[in-house]
Amino acid sequence: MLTDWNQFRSQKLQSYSSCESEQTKVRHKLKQKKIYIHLYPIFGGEYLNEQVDGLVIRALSGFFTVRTAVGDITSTIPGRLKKERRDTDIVAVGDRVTITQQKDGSGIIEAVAERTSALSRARPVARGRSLSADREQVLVANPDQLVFVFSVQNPAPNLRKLDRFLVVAEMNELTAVICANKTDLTGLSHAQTLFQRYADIGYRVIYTSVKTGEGIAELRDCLQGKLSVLTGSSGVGKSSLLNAIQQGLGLRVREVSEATGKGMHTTRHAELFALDGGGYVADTPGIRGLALFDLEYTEVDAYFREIAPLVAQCQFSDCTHKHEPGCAVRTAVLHGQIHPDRYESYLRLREEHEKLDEALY
Ligand SMILES: Nc1nc2c(ncn2[C@@H]2O[C@H](COP(=O)(O)OP(=O)(O)O)[C@@H](O)[C@H]2O)c(=O)[nH]1
Ligand SMILES: [Mg+2]
Ligand SMILES: [Zn+2]
Repeated sequence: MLTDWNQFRSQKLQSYSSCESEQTKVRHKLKQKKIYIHLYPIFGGEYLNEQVDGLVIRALSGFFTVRTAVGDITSTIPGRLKKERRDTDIVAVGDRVTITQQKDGSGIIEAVAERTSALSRARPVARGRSLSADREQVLVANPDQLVFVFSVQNPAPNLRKLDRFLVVAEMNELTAVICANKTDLTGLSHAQTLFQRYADIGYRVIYTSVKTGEGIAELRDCLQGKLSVLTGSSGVGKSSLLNAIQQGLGLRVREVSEATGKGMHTTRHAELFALDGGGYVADTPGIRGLALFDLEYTEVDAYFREIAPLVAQCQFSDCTHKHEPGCAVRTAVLHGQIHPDRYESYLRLREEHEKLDEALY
């Protein structure tokens, strides 16, 4: 089923380019067309003419902290570039950039390397009476994976939320890892009754307990050398896990989204925290608020990886998988090949977005 999925996804994504949905067209256009700025012309004598490469580890109100071999350099984007129309954020945390150092120690970002991946969303813009999206907002550039942390108990895991997170990962074509923490509270076998279903459809599930140390080495291994976006509700144990992996790390990662409450629209602040053995953990607001604005209800099935490969076998090409005869998805649910809760998540997400659509037009 899994190899089918990859093949299916690339076909389905190709087919999007010819579909009706404006938002999806925009999203895929943005994904294909990688426009990045190269070499801003250098003026006058303000510069040391010293170019350095680095990684953007912090973004706050137009100031970017760039980690380079010669230290962290606070940098800005040339004003002229900022005013230019563009369809994606020019710079985001995770971007690899080239800067020119100035005499005052600050830097000017001159070039941004092409992104290999991005955690992004189409930014909604009001257009007439409806919403549209014409610009990509990048939360993290070049992430290797998204790590979704849940606790098996206290608080009880909200698997609907996990299913939404997984849709976000699939939409962004990013690897998702699930961390099921606090296994000491229920024992491993109970934890597996909740999360094995995700392993069955090919997601990596890491069972951890900060109390017993179970899985900590595996989680550390999983993060090593990669840029990971770690997210999960308050109280699931994110800070504790990070501290277990590396002393003090959990304290440094401040969980911006929690700290600012519902303020994901008020601050555009994101930060990367370095791991001792290489790699970074990203702290970014917004993944929770990703709200799936740019999810078309007719495409929800494409982002459930165990549902997607079956869609082509449905009798009707526009099958909603709710009630149609000859529906391969419902058959698979009946035969226990698709977990009923996942199917329920699919139905809810689809319904929700159908309503959203009606409300907009
Ligand atoms: N029993 C148990 N408690 C844990 C575990 N991990 C974290 N906790 C507790 O859960 C609470 C919330 O942890 P915290 O790391 O602050 O969660 P965060 O809000 O996701 O950063 C704290 O009281 C931790 O001591 C675990 O593996 N087992
Ligand atoms: Mg915390
Ligand atoms: Zn169907």
